[in-house]
Amino acid sequence: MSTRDVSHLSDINKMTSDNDGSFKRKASSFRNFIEKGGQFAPEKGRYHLYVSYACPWATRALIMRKLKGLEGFIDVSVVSPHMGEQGWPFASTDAFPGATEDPLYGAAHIKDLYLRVAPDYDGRFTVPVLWDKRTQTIVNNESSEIIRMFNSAFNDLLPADKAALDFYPENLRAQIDEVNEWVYDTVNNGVYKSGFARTQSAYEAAVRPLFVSLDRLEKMLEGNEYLIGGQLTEADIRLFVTIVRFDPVYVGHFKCNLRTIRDGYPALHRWLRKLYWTVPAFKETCNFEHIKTHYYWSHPSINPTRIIPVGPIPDILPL
Ligand SMILES: N[C@@H](CCC(=O)N[C@@H](CS)C(=O)NCC(=O)O)C(=O)O
Repeated sequence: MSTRDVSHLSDINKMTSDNDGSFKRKASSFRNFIEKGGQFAPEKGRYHLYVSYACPWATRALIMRKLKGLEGFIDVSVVSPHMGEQGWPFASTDAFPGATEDPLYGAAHIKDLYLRVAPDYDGRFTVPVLWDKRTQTIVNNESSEIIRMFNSAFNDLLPADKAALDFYPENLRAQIDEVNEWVYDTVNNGVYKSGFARTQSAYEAAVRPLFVSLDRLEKMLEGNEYLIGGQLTEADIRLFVTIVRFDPVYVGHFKCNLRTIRDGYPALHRWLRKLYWTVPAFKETCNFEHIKTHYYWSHPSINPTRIIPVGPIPDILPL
């Protein structure tokens, strides 16, 4: 086990911003793929997924895992939402309800897994982590790629009904890619750029485009059940994880408060509630206790008292 001091990487409150006060997200480091005939072949029980219920990126992977019926193929460990100086802790370190221990190595924190694989690692110790038990390494820590693998890599091993589900269908790929690009920049990452900004101008440069994009999404969903092609796609999954956190967290904690989803965006609000209340993969992977606790507790530079607001009540309105 490494004894290197990595607190500058594990403690989000030591994260530096750019000279202009803006937040720039680093690219993920582990980018291998599960594929037939490859180094990481699709196999039942071979891979393990480490997540936080609080994290929108990790929750994308949980949603796709459930939609594709991969629960019996890929086990999951859940960290405590208290992301502190050492980063994400397992239940053995912080027994928050719903958190679990690391069944593979009994790790105390997510960072221990990264340092086990790469003692000189100098990126952030993020979730999700897709782990290969066979070669004891990280396959991939980039959610957008993990969901692509879950969408298709295990199809030969799945029952026909699950194998047939395709959330990135060939005929819609160009449209999905196009929407993903601006939604990532201005919405998924836009809320973080707004919340982690260190200057008024960096904040406004993030929060205004965020709401321009929400307005655009609202138009796309007027009269439509889904964002693209009249069917549930990856684009909906990627957007959902941000929108479901919006009113409970981003409006207050990240100062994304030009409007709320529930009062300002009827079509987005309906789309959100429909997915949440009618598709079990969305509701069952959503834990508002972890979500609210994580953000309000883990960023004392933004919320020094660590007080977790009681509202909004309810976290999500009925359909
Ligand atoms: N691009 C990555 C981002 C993952 C990410 O930033 N996860 C956050 C939690 S929401 C994290 O683990 N942060 C820990 C840190 O930065 O120290 C992905 O989509 O998988």
